[in-house]
Amino acid sequence: MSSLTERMARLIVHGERPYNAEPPLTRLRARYRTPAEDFYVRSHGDLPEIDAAAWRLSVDGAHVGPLDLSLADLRARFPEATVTATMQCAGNRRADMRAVAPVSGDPWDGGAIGTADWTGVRLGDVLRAAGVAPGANLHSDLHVAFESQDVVEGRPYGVSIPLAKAVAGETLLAFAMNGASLLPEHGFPVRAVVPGFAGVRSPKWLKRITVQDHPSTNPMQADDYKLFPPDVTAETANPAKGHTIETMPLNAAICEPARGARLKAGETTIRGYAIAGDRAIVRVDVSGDGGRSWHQATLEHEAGAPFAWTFWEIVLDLPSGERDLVVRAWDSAGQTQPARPDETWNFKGYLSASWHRVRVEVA
Ligand SMILES: Nc1nc2c(c(=O)[nH]1)N[C@H]1C(S)=C(S)[C@@H](COP(=O)(O)O)O[C@H]1N2
Ligand SMILES: [Mo]
Repeated sequence: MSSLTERMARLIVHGERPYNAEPPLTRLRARYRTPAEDFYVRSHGDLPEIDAAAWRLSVDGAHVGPLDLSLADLRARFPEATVTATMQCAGNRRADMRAVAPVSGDPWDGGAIGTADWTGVRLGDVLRAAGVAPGANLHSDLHVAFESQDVVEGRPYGVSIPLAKAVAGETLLAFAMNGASLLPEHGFPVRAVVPGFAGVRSPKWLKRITVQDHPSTNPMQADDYKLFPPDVTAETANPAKGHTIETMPLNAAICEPARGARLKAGETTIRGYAIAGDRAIVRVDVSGDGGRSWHQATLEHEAGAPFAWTFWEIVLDLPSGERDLVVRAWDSAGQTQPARPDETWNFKGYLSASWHRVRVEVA
């Protein structure tokens, strides 16, 4: 395995402590499954160092017979499952929102996203082994809270998801990514993977799972990753009134050519990704003239991977001059993206999902 320093050198680093970094978009678009060392890293505290042999996961709470599992127990007691899924930060594409008005948080470009084969065990299987009855409580108000080994502002990282999502077949306790053990920065030895939900709900470096009748009271759940309207500010925000970000919205980005690229006039290949949380992408429109005319891109999506992104590609004939390339996607509910970032601007810069624009110079 390469060193963390070597892997850092491959990425665009927004911060070293906590460590936050994303890949350049052209490299992100190179492979449908993002290699682990090219996968964005979003961390809120220092990376914990965990000895896999000593690692334990505890499961407790309402309706639960407590479990205390080693990594070997987890592998031996539950069937292995692999899910191809995209992970995306709620702050992906925040840089575009920052162009409207200042927002807090790192200025992510479109690279706070990646897709992998996640291998582990189903969280639902573990919860059932702890006595959570199959099919029961799905519509009740139970929540599955997670606690991790990293520390954020003096407290362990903690979030929760509704029980119905926790027992859904796609939700995993993963120990491998693309067939290899998780890298330390991606949650070694075990992380949750909650496909379709914002990355914040997929805790890394897991320590404890609790079934309870209320969402996690950890500030990461109770205060952070909440969506507010444009008129709310950091001073006026009441976290209890914000929307808890779970399912991710429809989004799309141009990965190639890069912003500011100098191109020769004529046929140009434009490539990117699109994703719609838990829905399918049905169409991707691309414009070479700032959104006045649109052309339909060819879609590439892997069968049997409903939580994975769609790649798209199109060849446009670009005349010389300064050109604004634009993309917008459509999902299986017939919805499309907002045209401008000011329509959904919020002071935290979350869910930046308006038409992605890339200006290039064609000579
Ligand atoms: N324990 C822990 N889990 C965490 C985080 C964290 O800081 N600590 N960050 C979350 C956020 S906001 C995102 S977007 C994803 C990023 O996962 P990655 O770094 O493997 O890409 O992890 C989530 N899980
Ligand atoms: Mo995130």
